[in-house]
Amino acid sequence: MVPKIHSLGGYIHEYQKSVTNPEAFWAEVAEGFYWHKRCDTVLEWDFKGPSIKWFAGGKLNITENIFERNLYTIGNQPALIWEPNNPNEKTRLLTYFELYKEVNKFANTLKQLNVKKGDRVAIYMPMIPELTIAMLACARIGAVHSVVFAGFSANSLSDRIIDADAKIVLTADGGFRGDKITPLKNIVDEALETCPDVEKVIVYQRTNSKINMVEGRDIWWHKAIEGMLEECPAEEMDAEDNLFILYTSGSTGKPKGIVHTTAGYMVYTAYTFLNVFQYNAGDVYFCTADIGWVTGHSYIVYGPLLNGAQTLMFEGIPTWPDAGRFWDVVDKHKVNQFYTAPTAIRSLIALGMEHITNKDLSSLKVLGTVGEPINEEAWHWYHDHIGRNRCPIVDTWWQTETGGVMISPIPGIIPTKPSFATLPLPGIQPVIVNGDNKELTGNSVKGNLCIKFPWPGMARTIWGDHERFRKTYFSTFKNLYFTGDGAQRDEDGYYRILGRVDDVINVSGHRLGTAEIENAINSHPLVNESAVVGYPHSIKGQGIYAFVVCGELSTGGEEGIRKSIKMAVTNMIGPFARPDLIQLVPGLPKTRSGKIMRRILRKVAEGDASNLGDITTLLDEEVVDKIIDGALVPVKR
Ligand code: 7RM
Repeated sequence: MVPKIHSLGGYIHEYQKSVTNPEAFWAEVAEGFYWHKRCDTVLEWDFKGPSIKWFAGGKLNITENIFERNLYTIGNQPALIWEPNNPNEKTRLLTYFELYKEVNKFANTLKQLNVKKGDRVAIYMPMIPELTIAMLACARIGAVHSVVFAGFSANSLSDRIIDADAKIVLTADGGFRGDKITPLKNIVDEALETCPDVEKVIVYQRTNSKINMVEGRDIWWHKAIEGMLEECPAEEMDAEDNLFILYTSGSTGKPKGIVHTTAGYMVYTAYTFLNVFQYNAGDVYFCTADIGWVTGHSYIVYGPLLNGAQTLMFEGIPTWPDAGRFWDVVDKHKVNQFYTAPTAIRSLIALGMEHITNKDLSSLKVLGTVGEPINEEAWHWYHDHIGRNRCPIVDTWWQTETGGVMISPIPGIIPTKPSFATLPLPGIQPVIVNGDNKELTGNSVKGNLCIKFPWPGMARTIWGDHERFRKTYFSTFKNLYFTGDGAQRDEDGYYRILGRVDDVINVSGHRLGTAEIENAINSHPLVNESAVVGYPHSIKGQGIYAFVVCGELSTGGEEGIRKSIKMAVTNMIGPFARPDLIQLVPGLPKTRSGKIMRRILRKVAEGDASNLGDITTLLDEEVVDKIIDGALVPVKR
């Protein structure tokens, strides 16, 4: 199995080993898995190309490491515990053996539809067991899954289907979310108007919504799996064969298809899951993320299942039927490890203690957070009122690109400090670099967070655009992977993540590019140009502040145009990308060469324009005064 850290001494020992001899360290971790053939080399790397190969020459299938490797011992134990949106509906429970059979049945279904190794399968599904089944079925036959979060619009879905060149889409008639239904199939229909290469759509019946089935293209899931065998031989994969693509936002308008490969991702998610959550056999683990984001991929599906864990999948939202829903789920299923985002914690703080005081919560052992910096107040509330002062909090820093957790306390072993992700996991070598490409050594430093040595879970490329991969992550700082985050290392050597230093913002734990939102706003016929920045938001972490230059106003006036801009963003990206504040401005602050000076807008949005820095290159200073005069937040001059 996977080696587990049991003490502070053990952590120090493992960390040292992982730095002095990374290959020996990871070879030992990889020993615990089931390989058709062991690797020829543990690591081949070059950050210039870049080219990263872990366990090259190794042959395996990740689903055999979930199922066959464990079926003898835990076949009859729960693998997936599914809690529906509506608490009155029945929980579903799939043992490892049952999940295995479902995966095989669906793998055979995909095969029958002519899906082959290497083909991309787009998955646009709600949080139901069939989503996990679909992903694992792809992995079983070597198809590359590309899950698209079910909150994305038809337009975003279509972009992702086209970019990945998927010929098949898996979806459901609809998805329950609180008291609403997301019309997933209708959205797929709209998306496919611009995806002529999609041949088949498989539709799971979840909401019984009235939908339109396109003859020859659309197939009901339950019909498609009829008569399929419960056994499907696993495709033998190379260690570096692609496992999945997952799109994430960057600083340009076009989302990046982050590519993860088989063996490295498997070893890394399994190792980090076991250690970061200190999972013990029989524990129930609950991660509240959506599988449409990387947290769900690595820490609802792959990491837990590779460890034979019981992973709880929740279909609903934290605030329905009331704000006690998470805690009811924790009590109902006696959850031991609970993993969520700071934004969820802050929204629940705001909804009051009455949803917490009457809950038991005594099953909890470890609490986790991910996705954005956690402020001290939220950290203490989580620690005191959910953990009841008994549970360590793991503040886990990582990214879609890193595949798994990079910096995090090991609970019960590494002493925590509010708002600090603390120390790197074994195998991770973070460095802090200043603007002049100089590594800042020693403690008490602040700068750009980079990683100087490869780890198995790291992304290998951007789908179809390796040059963009190189430029984005490996060209800013020489011979280093650049995370895009700023960080501080304190006097104890602990890391605190300070947030993005690029044009990426983090809204309710959702990662968004400001350029993406600007493109959506600019698609509005009355908008001439726009600039979007993040601003501090008490619940979302960052809110979206849009400065918009319009031609003339339509009949609806300012309010009307604000509404229709929000609509445009919902249609182009999804409701989660809607601006919180839209200020109509006469112009944007630009340099003489025509570049928008976002720095100034960021300061206005942050409410402090007392020190705008160097504005000598500014074309028109008056426009800044006008923007401050009309600002939608109080601004200090
Ligand atoms: C897992 C995930 C990545 C970005 C990352 C950071 C921010 C994530 C933390 C955090 C402070 C944390 N993947 N981030 N975790 N910031 N503390 N513990 O979120 O690709 O969607 O986002 O999220 O800025 O670069 S992601």
